[in-house]
Amino acid sequence: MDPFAPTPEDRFSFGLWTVGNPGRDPFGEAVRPVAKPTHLVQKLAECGAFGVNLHDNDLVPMGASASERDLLVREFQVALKDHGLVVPMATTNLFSHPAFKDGAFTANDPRVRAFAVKKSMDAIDLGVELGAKIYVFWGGREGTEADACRDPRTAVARMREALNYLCEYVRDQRYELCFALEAKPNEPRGDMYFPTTGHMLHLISTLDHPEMVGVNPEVAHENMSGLSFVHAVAQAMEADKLFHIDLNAQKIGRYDQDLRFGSEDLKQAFLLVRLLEGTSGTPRYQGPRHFDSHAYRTEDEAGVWEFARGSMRTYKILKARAQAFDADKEVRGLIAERKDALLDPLMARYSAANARALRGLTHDPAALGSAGLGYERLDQRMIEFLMGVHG
Ligand code: GCO
Ligand code: MN
Ligand code: MN
Repeated sequence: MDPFAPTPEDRFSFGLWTVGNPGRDPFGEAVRPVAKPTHLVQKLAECGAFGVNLHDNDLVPMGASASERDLLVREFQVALKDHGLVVPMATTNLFSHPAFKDGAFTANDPRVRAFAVKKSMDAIDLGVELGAKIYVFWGGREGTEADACRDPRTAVARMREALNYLCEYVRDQRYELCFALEAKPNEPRGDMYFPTTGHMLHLISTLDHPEMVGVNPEVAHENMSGLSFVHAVAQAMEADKLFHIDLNAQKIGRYDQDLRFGSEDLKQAFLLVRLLEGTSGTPRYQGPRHFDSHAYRTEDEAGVWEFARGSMRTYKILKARAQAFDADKEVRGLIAERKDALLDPLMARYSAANARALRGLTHDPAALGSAGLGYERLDQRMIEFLMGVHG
């Protein structure tokens, strides 16, 4: 049996917009035909994915009548059932239509904001009907080029207002649904509001129902900001806010590439999988492993399924490598936490007595400064595990 073959327990998911991406870019037309959602469901199941995610308009085109909508939803539900796939996450397209050219929830025109909230309520209903438990908000047009058009504080307040509104909607409907906010620093706007996962985490703490809302960090987006994706994800996990994740790959300093997971920066991909899987003994991420990426524009349909299988395979290989790394005796020795019976209790919590005792100790900064920490050895060993030399 292939140890890297995906299983439902791996919880791998793809978006209709990812494996259905026809390869259009700002400089060129589509290179692949637009596939039917039911066909994508069948092919994803064949590849071993467990879930498929969607924007409202990936399934139901804007302007469809109620009966057209119901027919499309029914067909899709039949395909899900026939092929054993679930819909873990759903989202709203609040960026493609020209109406959203100035943003959706943060747009200056109240009619646009009202339309965006109504579209989101409809899309939430659709997601819930399909079984989604997670609802992603990616504000693709929430940003500016002509920054004088509004005070950025107004944008923050409008975003908060819209999220509070939609949280109340979900509560009112008694839906079992949580929200996950996705940050991106730029593209398609010159500058987007809430450019990083850290910005989103703070916004969440100001909402009326922060317990319903978490984050959906994306590899490419944090890399575009030049930041450590692993640190962003770890901070979200530490705050119990990692509700969803967008896996892909990205070269730093480029446009949003949405490349196949693991195809760039393998070291970061390794550390990410290690973190998500908790191979060093930390709590494991329980949500879906979603690939928000697409095949190269050079590919035909066969290349798309190569891309999908490759994404999952790389994840599982990295997981096996991380398990071997963390089981290694030498590695465990190098990263073992130092315990100190005197200092640990003194430092655990401030009290006047603890502070006095701390001040009374003799410190030796010169010795602390001169001792090597062995991190060269540790990192090299990690790279060798990553390259398959050990374990
Ligand atoms: C991007 C974004 C999108 C969103 C998706 C879900 O790459 O520009 O990540 O793919 O994740 O629209 O809202
Ligand atoms: Mn994304
Ligand atoms: Mn992206």
